[in-house]
Amino acid sequence: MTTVIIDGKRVEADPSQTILEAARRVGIRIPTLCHDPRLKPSGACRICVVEVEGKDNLAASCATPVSEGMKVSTRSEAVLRSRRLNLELLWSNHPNDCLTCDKAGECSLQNLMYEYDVKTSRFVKQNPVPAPDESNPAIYRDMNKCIMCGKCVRICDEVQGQHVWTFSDRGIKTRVSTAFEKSMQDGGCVFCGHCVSVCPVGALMDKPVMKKARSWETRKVRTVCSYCGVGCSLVLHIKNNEILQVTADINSAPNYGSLCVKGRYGFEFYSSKDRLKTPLVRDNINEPFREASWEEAIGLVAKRFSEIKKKYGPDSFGCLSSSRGTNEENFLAQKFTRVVMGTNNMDNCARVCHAPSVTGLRAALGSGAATNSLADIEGAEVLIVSGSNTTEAHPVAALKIKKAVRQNGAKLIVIDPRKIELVKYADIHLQLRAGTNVALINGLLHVIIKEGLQNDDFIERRTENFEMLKQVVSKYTPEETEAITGVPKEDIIKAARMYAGTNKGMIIYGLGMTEHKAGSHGVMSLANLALITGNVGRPNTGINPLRGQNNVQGSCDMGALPDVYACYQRVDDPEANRKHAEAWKVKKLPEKPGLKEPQMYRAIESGDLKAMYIIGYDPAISQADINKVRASISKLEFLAVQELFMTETAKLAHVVLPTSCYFEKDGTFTNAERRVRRLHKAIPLPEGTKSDWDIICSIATAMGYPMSYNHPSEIMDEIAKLTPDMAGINYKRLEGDGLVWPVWDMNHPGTPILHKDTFKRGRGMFNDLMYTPSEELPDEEYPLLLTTGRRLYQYNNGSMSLRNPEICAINSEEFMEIHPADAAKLDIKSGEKVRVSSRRGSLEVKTEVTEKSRLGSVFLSFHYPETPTNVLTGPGEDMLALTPEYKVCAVKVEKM
Ligand SMILES: Nc1nc2c(c(=O)[nH]1)N[C@H]1C(S)=C(S)[C@@H](COP(=O)(O)OP(=O)(O)OC[C@H]3O[C@@H](n4cnc5c(=O)[nH]c(N)nc54)[C@H](O)[C@@H]3O)O[C@H]1N2
Ligand SMILES: Nc1nc2c(c(=O)[nH]1)N[C@H]1C(S)=C(S)[C@@H](COP(=O)(O)OP(=O)(O)OC[C@H]3O[C@@H](n4cnc5c(=O)[nH]c(N)nc54)[C@H](O)[C@@H]3O)O[C@H]1N2
Ligand code: FES
Ligand SMILES: [Mo]
Repeated sequence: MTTVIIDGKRVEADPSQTILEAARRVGIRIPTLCHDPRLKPSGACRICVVEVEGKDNLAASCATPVSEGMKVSTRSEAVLRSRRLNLELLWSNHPNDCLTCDKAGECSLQNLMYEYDVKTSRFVKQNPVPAPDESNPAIYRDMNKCIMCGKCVRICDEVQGQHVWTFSDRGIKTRVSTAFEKSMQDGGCVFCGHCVSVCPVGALMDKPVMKKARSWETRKVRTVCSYCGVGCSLVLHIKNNEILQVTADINSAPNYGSLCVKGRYGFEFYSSKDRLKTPLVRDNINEPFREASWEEAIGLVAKRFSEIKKKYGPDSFGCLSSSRGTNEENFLAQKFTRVVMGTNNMDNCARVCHAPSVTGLRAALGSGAATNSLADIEGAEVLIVSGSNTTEAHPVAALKIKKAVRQNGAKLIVIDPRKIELVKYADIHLQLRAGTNVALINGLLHVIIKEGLQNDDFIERRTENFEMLKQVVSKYTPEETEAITGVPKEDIIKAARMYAGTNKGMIIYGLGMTEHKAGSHGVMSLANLALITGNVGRPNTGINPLRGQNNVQGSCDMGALPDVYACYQRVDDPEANRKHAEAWKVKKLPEKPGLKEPQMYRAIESGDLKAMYIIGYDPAISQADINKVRASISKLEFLAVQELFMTETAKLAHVVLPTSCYFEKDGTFTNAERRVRRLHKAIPLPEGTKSDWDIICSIATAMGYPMSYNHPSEIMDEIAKLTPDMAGINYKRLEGDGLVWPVWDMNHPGTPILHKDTFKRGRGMFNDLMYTPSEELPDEEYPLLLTTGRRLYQYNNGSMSLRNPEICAINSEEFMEIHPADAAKLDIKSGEKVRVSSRRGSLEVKTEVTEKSRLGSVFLSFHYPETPTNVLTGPGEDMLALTPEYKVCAVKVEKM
C-alpha cells in the first residue's frame, strides 16, 4: 500500500490507483467531466486538476497515479482558479439555452458552473458546428453542446467495439462526429446507447424522454430486463405512471451500466394500443371472440378444465408456462397443473430452446445449469464460443467476451457456420457445416488425446468412462473430421492445442449446439472437452449455456417441466413426491413424468389431450412446422391463453386472459448464471388486466382448491421451504444484486461456481458419442440448407419488440441471408424478393446477399409474423429432449 496525504488526510491507496480513485475512496469529491471508471483515462477536460506539493503544474487527478508520501490539495486557490478558467473556456463554445435544454438539472457542466460560481465567459465562441441532428429514431444529437470530453468516442471504441464516433478536423476546429459524417446507423451504430449514457451535457440524449420530463420530475425504479437471459439490471424513469427512459446503474451486476438496444429502447410496447385489456371468450374457435367480465372468464375456464378432467382424466390436460414470466408465476403454474389438474403434463419454452442443455449437462455433470458466472468471462485465457451469436442475442455478455479479447489478451475460438460479428475478434473461426458439432468436437478430442494434451490427473480423480471415449474419438482423425464438417484439418489441430493449452478455458454456447437432432449429444460433447482438459470447477472455466429468455433458467428451476418439482427434485422420487403432497395438502400427486411439449401435440392428434393452458408462449409462431402445430392446437376442446397481445396462439383460444407485463408486477427472474433477482412493480396494472399469479390463483380457487397469496414474496417463501437448493432465499435477501443459487440456508452467500470439489453426479461422465447426421439434408430437389436464429433488434415472436417505434424505425422486416455465389447461381440481388420452400411450407421474403452466410446455406430469423419462418422448419428433433431441429432443414429458393 502507498500512503498519500490528500487535503491533510492520510489515505492508504493501492500503488496502481490514481489520485482521483484514492480521494474517492475516502469520500473526498473531485469534479470530473471526461472520467469514467470503465474507460482508460484521457485527461481531456482538466476539471479534475489538483495541486501536488513540489510540482510546478497542476495534475489531472484522473490520470496521475499516487506515489508514496505525495501531498495533494484538491481545493487550493490555484486549483479553484484553474477549474473556473476551464469552465469559462468550455462555456465559451456552449449555447446558453440552459432554460430550455432537456439535460437541465442533470448537466454536469451546468452544475459545475453553479458550484464554481461562473456566470459568463470572457472568451469568444470559436467553433460553430451543424444544427442539431434529429434524424435518428432513438438518439438526439446537438454537437453545439459538446464539450469534447471524448467519453462517447471512447466508450463506443473501448466497451462496445463499434467505433461509430471519432474526432474530426484539427486544432481548434476539432469536434466529435461520426466517421466520414455518415448517419449513426451507416456508421455501424447498434443503438446500445452507451454514448448517450456517458454524455455529461446535452449533446447526446435519449429521444423518448425529451420534452416530456426533467430528471427531478421522474421516479426511479430498479428492476430486471425481460428480454434475454443476461438479465440486465435496469433503472426505469417514470413520470405520471408513464415510463419515459431506461438507464442502467454502473455499479450493478451483471451489466454494470451497459444495455443493448432492446433493454434501453424496447420498453414502449407496454403502452401499445394493442394491449389486451378485457378477457375474451367464445364457445368455438370459428366464432369471433366476445368481451367478458373476469368473473365470467375465470368461471368458464374453471368449468371447462373441471369437465374435461372429469370426462377424460387428468392426463387429458397440458400446461405450457412462460419463460417471460416470473419464478413465482411458473411455480404456481406447475403447482396448479400437478395439484389441481392432477397431471405432470407441464412444460415451457425451454423445450424449443435449451432443454438439450438440461439433458446433456445433467448426463455429464449432474446439473443442467451454467457452471460459472458471466463476470468470469473477462478473466478467461481461451474462450470457445460455439453456436452463440452473442453480439446479437446476448449483447451485454458479448461485451465481456470483447473485453477479454481486446483488453485482457484472451484467445477466442468461434464455432459457427456463419461469419457472425464475433469472428472479427476470433483467433480461429471453425466454420463448420450446420449440424456437425459432435463430429467437430470429437475431432478436437482426438487431437488432444493423440498429442497427450489431456489433464490426466483431473481425468483420474474426477471423471469416468475415459477409455470408451478414447475408443470412439480414435476414428475422428483430423482428415475424417474435415470430411464431415468442412473445417480445414489445420484449424482443428490449432484449436485443440489452443484450448488444451490453458487452465483458464471457458466454453460459452448457444442454440447452434442444442437445436439439432443431436442437440443433447452436442452439449455432452462440449462437456467432454471441458472434462478432458480439467477446465471446470474453477473461476474462468466451465461450460456455460447462454440461456435465452429472461427467465427460462427460472421456469425450469421452478419445475415447469414434466418430470421435476423446483430445482430438479424428481416427481417420481417417493420422498420428494410425499413432501410436496403434504405441503400442498393433497392425498396424492402424480408420479408418472408427464408429456413434453411436442408429445402434447401428438397426444392431441391421438385424442388423448383435450385441454391446454398456455401462458406467455406463442408456439403457433415459434414451434417448428407450425402448419402442423396450428392444426393440432385447433383440435383442442378447450384452450385458455394468458397474454399481453393477441398472438397467433391466442387466436386459436377459447378464452384469452389479459395479463400484466414485467413493469407492472413484483417477482423474481433467474438469469443465465443462476442469479435470482427482484423485479419491482413500477407502474400500475392496466385497467382490465390481472397479474399472471393472481389469475392462476383465481382459476385454482374456482376449481375448489383455494390458492391465495397476499404478495409474490409469500410464493417465494413457499418455494424456499420446499426446495433445499433455494432454502436461503427470501425477498429481503434478494435486494441489490440478488443471489446465485444453490443457497442452502439464510446465511449462505450463494454459489457462483458449480462442481468445485465434486460433480453433482459424483464423477464427471465422458459420454462416448458418434456423429449423427441431421434429419433432412439438402438434395437435388431442396438444394440449400436453411439455418435459423436471431437478429439484434427483434425478439422471438416480435410481440413486444415490434411494438417499439424507435426499434421499428431501425429494423422491422425480414431479409434472407444468402452467399454471393449461391445468389449468383439463382440470379438474385440484395433486396429482391424470393420464394423459399421446404417440404412443409413456403414463404416470400426479400434477400440480403452476404458472405456472412456459409456457401450452400441460407439464414432466416423468425421474428416477423408476415414472414413465418417456421412454416419451413422442423423435420427433425433432438433425440433425447425433443427440441426441434431449427438449425437444419433443406429448402429451395426461387426468384420471384
Ligand atoms: N435480439 C435477440 N436476442 C435474443 C432473442 C431474440 O429473439 N432476439 N432470443 C433469446 C432466446 S429465447 C435465446 S434461446 C437466445 C439464443 O441465442 P443464440 O443461441 O445466440 O441464438 P441463435 O441466433 O438462434 O443461434 C446462434 C448461432 O448458432 C449458429 N449455428 C447454427 N447451426 C450451427 C451448428 O450446427 N453448430 C454451431 N456451432 N453453430 C450453429 C448460427 O449461425 C447462429 O449464429 O437469444 C435470446 N436473445
Ligand atoms: N425458426 C426458429 N424458431 C424458433 C427458434 C429458432 O432459433 N429458430 N428458437 C426457439 C426458442 S429458443 C424459443 S425460446 C422460442 C420462443 O418462442 P416464444 O416463447 O413463443 O417467444 P416470445 O416472443 O418470447 O413469446 C412469449 C410471449 O409471452 C408474452 N409475454 C411477455 N411477458 C409476459 C408476461 O409477463 N406474462 C404473460 N402471460 N405473457 C408474457 C409475449 O407477449 C409473447 O407473446 O422460439 C423458438 N422458435
Ligand atoms: S476528469 Fe480528469 S481530465 Fe477530465
Ligand atoms: Mo430460447
